[in-house]
Amino acid sequence: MAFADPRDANFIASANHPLAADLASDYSHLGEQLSRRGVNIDEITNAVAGFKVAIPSWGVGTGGTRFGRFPGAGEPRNVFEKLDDCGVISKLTGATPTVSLHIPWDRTDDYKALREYAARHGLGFDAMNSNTFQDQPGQPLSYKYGSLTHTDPAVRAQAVAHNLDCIEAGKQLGSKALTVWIGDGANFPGQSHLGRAFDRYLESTASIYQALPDDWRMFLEHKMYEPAFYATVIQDWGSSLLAARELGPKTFCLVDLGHHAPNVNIEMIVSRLVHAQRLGGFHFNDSKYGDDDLDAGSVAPFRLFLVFNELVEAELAKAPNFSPAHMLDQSHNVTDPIESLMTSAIELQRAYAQALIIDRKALHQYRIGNDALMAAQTLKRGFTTDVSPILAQARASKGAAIDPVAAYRKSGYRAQCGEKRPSKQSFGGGIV
Ligand code: RM4
Ligand code: MN
Ligand code: MN
Repeated sequence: MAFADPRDANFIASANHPLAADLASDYSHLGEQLSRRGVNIDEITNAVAGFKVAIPSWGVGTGGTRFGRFPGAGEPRNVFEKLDDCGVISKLTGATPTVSLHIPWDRTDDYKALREYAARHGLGFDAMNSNTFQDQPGQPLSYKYGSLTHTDPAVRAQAVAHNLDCIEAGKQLGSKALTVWIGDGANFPGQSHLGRAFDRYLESTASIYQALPDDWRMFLEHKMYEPAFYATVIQDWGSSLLAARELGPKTFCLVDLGHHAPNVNIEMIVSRLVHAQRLGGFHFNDSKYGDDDLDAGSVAPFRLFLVFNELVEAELAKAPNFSPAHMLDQSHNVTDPIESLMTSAIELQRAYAQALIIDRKALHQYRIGNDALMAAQTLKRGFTTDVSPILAQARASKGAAIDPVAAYRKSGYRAQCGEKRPSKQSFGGGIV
């Protein structure tokens, strides 16, 4: 099999060539349909082409659960190889120009070199993620009983210092945000004083906030459970918002779609956080039962659409302090992570396009007139429209692939990685 570099513009153009005529015809047909609804297809395509989502560095490795991990061929072995894979995703989709790092998983001695390496792939850096939910080799104090909320001030100080290190690394990389998610909590009723643990959280995060550069934002990520299975300190958006308000204007709430109880109305949370002017961003994924970290849009695409509906509402209303950071946060246990991440980025664009084509004037009138059925139909009409030609056209207009997965497979990139990156055997469990 002949190998090709999927990042190469000539390769992408040659993969696009046989698909271009069909796309032109599908796009013009959809354009006619939409114009009958008063929608200009090119405006939607331009908006989709401007949509961006960050790739988490940890997403390009095969994931796993605490029951095991089944490594794939040619997995990246260090942060530079992760950037190589992110470069492929970015070039083929045209939607993922930034990477989000997790420290210390992605620690390196030379962040300047890392930044230059990323720039060569056309990549920048999104939010920095601090990791105080596991111990690292050589770390003096353990996080077994918590980090930023630990009962021992020395452990809290260590966790704060780690977050300050992340900010320092991020400054060198050109990042502008720190995402703080902690696993702190309790496995038994009585194990922890629920109120005091929150107080300790506020005290620790205030020290981090003080070190935050003026043009940075701090994202507080809530999660209902896991690894603490009885109570988690920042378990919901209420705790997150309380903390964000107390800490100061640079603090925002981050919504990871997988971090809620099943059936929770996430779009409602989004709307409330927009109202509070504290919606910082998203970790996109999908779930069926809990923090399953399934591929975005794979289980509940309608829910994803409803979230984007709120985002489009906020965008059109020019909601103050509204500039959410988008990131994927998923675990790919049975697929090639590059294929899953490309597909997921496209699913976000799909939900965005579907939300953009909703007839909002009609929707408003049906709402005002209490015509529940027609309001629901008007909304759903966006969801049931196949916007695929818009997405493909947006990619083609940026020199990305009309069919990213097909182009990727054609390039033989994974097999090339399999040769270049001999696998490390690992039979242990892993969270990601
Ligand atoms: C957590 C949370 C964080 C992510 C870790 C790996 O559940 O989603 O955002 O950094 O997993
Ligand atoms: Mn997350
Ligand atoms: Mn998670």
